Amino acid sequence: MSAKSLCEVLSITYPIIQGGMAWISDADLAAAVSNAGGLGVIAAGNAPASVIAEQLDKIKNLTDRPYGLNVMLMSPFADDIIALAIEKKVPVVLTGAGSPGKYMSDLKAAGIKIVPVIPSVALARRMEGLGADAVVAEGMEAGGHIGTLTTMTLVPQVVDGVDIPVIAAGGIADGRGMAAAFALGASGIQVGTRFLVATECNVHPDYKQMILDAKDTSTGISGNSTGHPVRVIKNRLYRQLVAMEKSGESPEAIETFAAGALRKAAVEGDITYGSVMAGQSAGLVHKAESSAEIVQDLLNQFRKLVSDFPDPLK
Ligand code: TUI
Repeated sequence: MSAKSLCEVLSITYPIIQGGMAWISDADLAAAVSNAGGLGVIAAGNAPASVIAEQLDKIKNLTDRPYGLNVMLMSPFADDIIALAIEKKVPVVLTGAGSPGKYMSDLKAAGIKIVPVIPSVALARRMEGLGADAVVAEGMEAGGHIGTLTTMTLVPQVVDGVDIPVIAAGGIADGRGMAAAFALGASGIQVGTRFLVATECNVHPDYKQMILDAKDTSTGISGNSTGHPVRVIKNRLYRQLVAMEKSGESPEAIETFAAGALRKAAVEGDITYGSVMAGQSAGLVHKAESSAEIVQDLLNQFRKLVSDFPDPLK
């Protein structure tokens, strides 16, 4: 456990981080979450630095509060995006889909807070050793690119393994999940899927509707055979990918088939042949609200729950 609170470390009001979602979380969503007292996050995904530079310029006009930039490390532009984060003095850099080891000293020297998203204790400890300010421990309930452990088992093991604040992610969409995360020893939560339907989220309306229509079993994992498992809402693309994997198609053929599919769903609204990445908590997301309403609802439900907590042993 860490002595300094996550809110102190990141200079935010509430320990609620908006998950970085490639092709989706832009300056509008991130500013709305930061203005609500959480940490809004712009996702760089596979975009080139020029596109992200525009978003970073935009957010400075939308909020005075700290915000984050999520750097997807499998991106061919990751080096440029890190250089941009340093140039633009982004307050917090979060990383996903790889180890940010080679960037850590430059980011630290620039005074940027570094919060790697990690799927294992070993990686959390490595990140702590390299100077990470906090880690996001992301379980396989999350949407998009995932590891193998569940949030329930990953979070307490990471909490036991490091002395920096741990942010729980994967499967958290309401105050109950928030309370569970704190019970597991987390210092904060990261929420992605619920913010997909936020009024300030610019993802295609058909993508939002698919989240609102989702039930508990609506998501599945494709890409296990390529080494890049991804959780999505099951649709025709998902079934085609799973069939390709079953028939022993090469990882290259599968990755080529899936390339560009997230953009297709998120930007063009092709929810049949696009990749509708979402977490298992999609089944908990029932209504479109503003980011401020989502943050307040998480806090209200959390506070009520912990103050009236029944003794299950009575
Ligand atoms: O990064 C994510 N989730 C993502 S990234 C993304 S964009 C994308 N688009 C197309 C195909 C694939 C991805 C969509 N969702 N979450 C954080 C996360 N990081 N989950 C798992 C990891 C991770 C995995 C391996 C972090 C580090 C790691 O390190 C391996 C190593 O290098 O030791």
